[in-house]
Amino acid sequence: MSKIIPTDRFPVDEFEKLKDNLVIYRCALHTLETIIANINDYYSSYDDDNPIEHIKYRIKSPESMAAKLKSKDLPLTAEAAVSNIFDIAGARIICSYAKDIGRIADILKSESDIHVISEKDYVAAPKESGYRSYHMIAEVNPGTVFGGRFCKVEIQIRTAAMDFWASLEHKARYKYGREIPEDLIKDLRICADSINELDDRMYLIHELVDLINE
Ligand code: 0O2
Repeated sequence: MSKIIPTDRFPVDEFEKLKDNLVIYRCALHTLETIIANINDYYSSYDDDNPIEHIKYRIKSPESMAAKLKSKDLPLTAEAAVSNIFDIAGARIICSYAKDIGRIADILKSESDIHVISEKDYVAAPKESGYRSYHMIAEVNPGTVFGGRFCKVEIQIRTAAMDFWASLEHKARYKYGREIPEDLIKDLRICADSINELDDRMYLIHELVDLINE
């Protein structure tokens, strides 16, 4: 099957407006990067068990924004994008074990500069596809230059194994669009369950090793 080329595009004037609107999201991500870097530094200095493995930051591509607006039957305008897409700015925190996910979420919620608006726990309730991850939408301060306006960011927290699965499934979805073959969907679901089992077993080994060390 040939690769699906995204066909959804913003009209040129709306694309220019959107580019202007992205500044605040980039600045919000700088704020978030600093907060998370400080958390990472603190826990790697004072805690033997820093739950954070690594972090990725991204601004959603205009093609992906256009596709999301289209899937929600919304117009391809900058205004519709900023009002309806809450993951324009995103951070993904990768940890080793599933139990770290809740711990990281609690640490972020206790930060006075992060205001959590909503949460989705796809670890407790995985998606039909097999997708597991914890998501939070939060508001952060992009800087006083923006006149006290806060900006929404999405923070995803997942294990390295969940991340591996999600990247592969995302790639498959991009390649096949809505037409992912049923066999592949089933295979991916089986892999998601195996990965979950693997995460649990690795955690038990980690606990055992800790006990032996004590
Ligand atoms: P991309 O390319 O990562 O940006 P909502 O607006 O709340 O109705 P939304 O925003 O789709 O719906 O919320 P949700 O379900 O929390 O998904 C947000 C993001 O989570 C997605 O963004 C993906 O990054 C990831 N995600 C959610 N479900 C799946 C899944 O089944 N498989 C994979 N691989 N990732 C998933 P985008 O815009 O889809 O993509």
